[in-house]
Amino acid sequence: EKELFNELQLKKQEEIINDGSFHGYDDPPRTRMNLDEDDRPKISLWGILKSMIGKDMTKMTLPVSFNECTSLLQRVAEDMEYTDLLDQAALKKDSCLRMVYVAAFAASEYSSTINRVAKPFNPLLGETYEYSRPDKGYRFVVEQVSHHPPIGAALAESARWDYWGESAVKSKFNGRSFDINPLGTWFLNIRPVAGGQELYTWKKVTSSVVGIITGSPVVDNYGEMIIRNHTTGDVCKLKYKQRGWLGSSAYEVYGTVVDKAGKPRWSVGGRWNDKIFGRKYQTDVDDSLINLSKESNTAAQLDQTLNVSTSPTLNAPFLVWENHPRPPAPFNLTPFAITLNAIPQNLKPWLPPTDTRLRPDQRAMEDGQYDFAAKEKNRLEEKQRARRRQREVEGSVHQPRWFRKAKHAVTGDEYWQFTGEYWRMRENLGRKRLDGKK
Ligand code: CLR
Repeated sequence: EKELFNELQLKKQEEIINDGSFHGYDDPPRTRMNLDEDDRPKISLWGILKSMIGKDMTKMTLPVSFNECTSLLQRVAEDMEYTDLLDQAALKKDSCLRMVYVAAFAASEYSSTINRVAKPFNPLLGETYEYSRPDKGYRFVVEQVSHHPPIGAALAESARWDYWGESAVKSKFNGRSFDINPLGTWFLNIRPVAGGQELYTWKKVTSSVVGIITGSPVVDNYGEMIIRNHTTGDVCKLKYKQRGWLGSSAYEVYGTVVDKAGKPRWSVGGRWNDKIFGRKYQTDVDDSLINLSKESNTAAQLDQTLNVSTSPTLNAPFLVWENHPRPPAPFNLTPFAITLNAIPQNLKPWLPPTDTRLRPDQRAMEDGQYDFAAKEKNRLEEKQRARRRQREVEGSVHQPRWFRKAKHAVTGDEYWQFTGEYWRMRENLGRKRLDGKK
């Protein structure tokens, strides 16, 4: 069933392949970094943040040891870890069941925030990051289109779906917690195997670093997410519970998929750090689904609880998503995040000079050379400031290279429209470089 593609999907797949999007991605994704563990000096977050109450992240100068070796562009790429859910969604015949998988995908994006209390590098204006996965059939590109405020515009494409949006956030340290409010709308276009296309949108919930004063900072994600299927009228309201005292209700997420007629059809729930389940709708708040998802549940215990049935035609809950294992890693990166900054020999000729992988400061950070990382970071940011002053003198404004602002015809939302050029330009550049070498 998995290999079945309909005409629309095949057309998209051909476009992706013909653009050369997978060129350079011959090697399997990297599984480890040069460092086995990072030895960043442990400094108190409160000690440094207490003088920064009321500030947003862009106005904070923090020592580089508060950074992790990723950039915000790569953090957007981390949304790609569980795109299998979107492939699965496309295989379902019932649009409300597709929504269950889309909701799990939206929640899965938070799993990578566990143990990641560190600041990603702020991308330079015009910086890009691309990531293709021939084994999964998708390509992804993101560009820093604005510096003040920082905005990254992203687009991921595969045979069965496209996913795009912007990473703009408003952040503030209010004295107790450090809150990050995402602003942009995220769009998902699914091409179901059953035919046609459908458009989904949602906004991301609040991310927040809590426990700063007590010295045990953790990332919490909470709020209500409303996922709409604009094509069918189905809606899923997904509630991410705020972490309570001593971690009660931490990671909990639950929601209901309601069809166009207002009839609740599916429950979805669990923990965004662990597992998410679906079930035919029975009750309003499906606590039982949340309770199913406990880290103590082994796969065998789960099978028993689930009555071994994973068939959505019965009323038994079925496992929709499970977090990948998190072996110890430098900067607590996920195995997926570890793949992002790799720069294999085969890929080099295909990368534009703006790609994050070529940033010397981030490279130094990932290799544990923190002083050099700090020095290089400073140098690059100074150069960026000089470029901005130059633009001011000339009276020119920076124009994004691969995206332009547009208004969405269906939802009316503003978004960054891909100009369609990136992959073809990359192909030309790579061909030229390789021909030059011959
Ligand atoms: C969460 C998942 C979303 C995209 C997203 C956007 C901004 C990210 C956030 C994620 C995770 C937490 C984050 C935040 C920006 C800053 C913040 C990385 C990836 C960190 C934890 C703030 C550290 C603060 C310091 C003072 C150390 O889909």
